[in-house]
Amino acid sequence: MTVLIEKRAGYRQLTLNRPDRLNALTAAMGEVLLAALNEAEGDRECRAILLTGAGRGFCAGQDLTEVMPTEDGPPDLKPLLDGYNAVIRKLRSLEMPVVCAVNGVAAGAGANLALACDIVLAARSASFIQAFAKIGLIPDVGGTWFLPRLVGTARARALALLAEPLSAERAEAWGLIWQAVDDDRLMDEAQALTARFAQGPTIGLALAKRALDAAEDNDLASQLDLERDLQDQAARTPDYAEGVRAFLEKRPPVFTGKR
Ligand code: LHQ
Repeated sequence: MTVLIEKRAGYRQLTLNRPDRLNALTAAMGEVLLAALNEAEGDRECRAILLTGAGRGFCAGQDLTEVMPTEDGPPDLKPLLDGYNAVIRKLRSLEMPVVCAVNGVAAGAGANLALACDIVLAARSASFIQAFAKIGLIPDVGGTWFLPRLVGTARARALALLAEPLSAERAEAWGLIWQAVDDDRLMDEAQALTARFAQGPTIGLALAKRALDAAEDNDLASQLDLERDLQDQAARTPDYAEGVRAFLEKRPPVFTGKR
């Protein structure tokens, strides 16, 4: 299995699983990952996702042995990228939080796969490399969209054009990721965070995710309208009623994530 799928209490852990290739992506693996996300989306018991990698790397990007130019000419990358792009769109549209535990190097498309997740934790020894320029390519799988929004244009340009590794700690300092975590604590922390989301007000969290994504392109007036409409939706969920009741009764809320 190129992607291990583990059902946990309220969430699914998806583990990229080609450790001898640092979990480099193949077209088939992209399809398996998309299917796993679709399946999680269809499971009412699943309220969060944790994405990580097996072995010492998170993901070394595209498996370069699959896209070798031949004597007949260059490979057709478009179908391959359409497949990966579907994964990125799904990660952003999933109506639940997606946590990414970057357990080791995240290079090329692997780095940008991580950046498409909602909360990125990384092992202190991990690094992020926009490796594309080293082989004459451009950042893909959302990289040119995520990078400037997360770290600003100057840093995005340097990351893309220099293709140098960025340490997890620097990635945190720059706001590229949420947190760098001691290596031996990474999976415990990531699982605890995902389990916390799995007990969260799922619809409210999904609406917050949608509002923040829309803000990337909206002007203030449109965003205020959107916030009003999504807040109205959030306030109609049982979790809102429970949240307010629990506050007034001075007890922790018990959210169901139901509509
Ligand atoms: C690999 C890979 C790999 C195959 C390590 N492929 N085997 C592009 C084209 C088409 C459409 C879709 O989009 C893309 C986007 C992209 O992702 S382009 C960028 C592709 N990725 C890279 O250029 C990164 C290539 N890898 C590296 O630079 C290094 O492996 C890093 C810096 C990630 C890790 O270095 P090390 O820790 O020194 O590990 P290593 O290089 O020894 O790798 C371990 C093994 O994994 C090794 O195989 P071996 O048989 O010698 O043990 C590598 O050949 C293999 N591997 N990345 N992308």
